[in-house]
Amino acid sequence: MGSVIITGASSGFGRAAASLFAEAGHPLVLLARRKDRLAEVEALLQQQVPVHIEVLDVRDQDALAGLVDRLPDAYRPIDVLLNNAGLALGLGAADQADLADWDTMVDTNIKGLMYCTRAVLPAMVAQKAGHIINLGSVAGNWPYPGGNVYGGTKAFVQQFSRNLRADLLGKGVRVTTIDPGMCETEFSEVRFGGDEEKAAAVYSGMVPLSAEDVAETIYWVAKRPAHVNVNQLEMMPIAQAWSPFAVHREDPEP
Ligand code: NDP
Ligand code: 8X3
Repeated sequence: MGSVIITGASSGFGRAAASLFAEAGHPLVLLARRKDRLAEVEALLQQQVPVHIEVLDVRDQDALAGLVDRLPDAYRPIDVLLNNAGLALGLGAADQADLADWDTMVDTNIKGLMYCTRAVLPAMVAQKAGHIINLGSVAGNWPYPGGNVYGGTKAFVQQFSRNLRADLLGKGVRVTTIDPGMCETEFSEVRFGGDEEKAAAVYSGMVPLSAEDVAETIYWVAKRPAHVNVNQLEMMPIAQAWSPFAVHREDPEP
């Protein structure tokens, strides 16, 4: 069975997906910045399958460039690259947002995903098989106040995925974008700079998606027969839907 490379495997969807692919017997290559967290996942899953961890930042183009060459033979062929590492920072209006936060989201969600894809894709094309599964978001499909650059980065993920499909036609490599809505992971804690109370309030009084809900969807998409390409899959908790158009009204002149 081929390996599964997962970025952002130290938490949330990445960690939950690692468990499912391990249960199915796939060797795992797990990437994230937090060494202690990755080591914890490694200790848990290496009882089931070979696990190779890489403590790295997806913004580090040089570290990623050599990724496939560094992999021992047990991790070939590569069945799946799950481009999951990503984050939102802040929920402020565009005129007040922190430019450094915008840069970090662009560098991680767009450039990091590009670097990981470029590092792994030649091996998949050479194998004439493989699957790139990208984490988009409902924020890439629908606008909301404060979504500004985060939503923009996820719209990039969607269009990049479609363009990859165009480039990979006839080469045996599948590409999918998964676009979840509200899911309780460390996502909101990161978005609100570690403010646990603010993060918990996002999910109060409703049932959000769980990391396992999303991981099961990722797994299902990966396990379709090789001739089936799920292009895009959007999912939300039933308690989440859209608002009507917002209309700004002003008092008529007196
Ligand atoms: P978490 O915060 O729980 O997990 C994010 C993961 O990304 C962590 O493992 C983190 O690891 C990793 N990561 C972040 N930045 C980097 C970096 N520069 N280099 C390497 N790894 C990095 O969030 P989720 O599991 O919820 O999010 C996963 C993906 O899903 C993200 O792309 C997010 O935008 C997207 N998403 C989330 C939704 C939600 O509501 N939760 C909904 C829709 C999409 P570490 O900090 O150790 O580096
Ligand atoms: C995360 C979901 O709605 O907070 O991508 O943007 S949302």
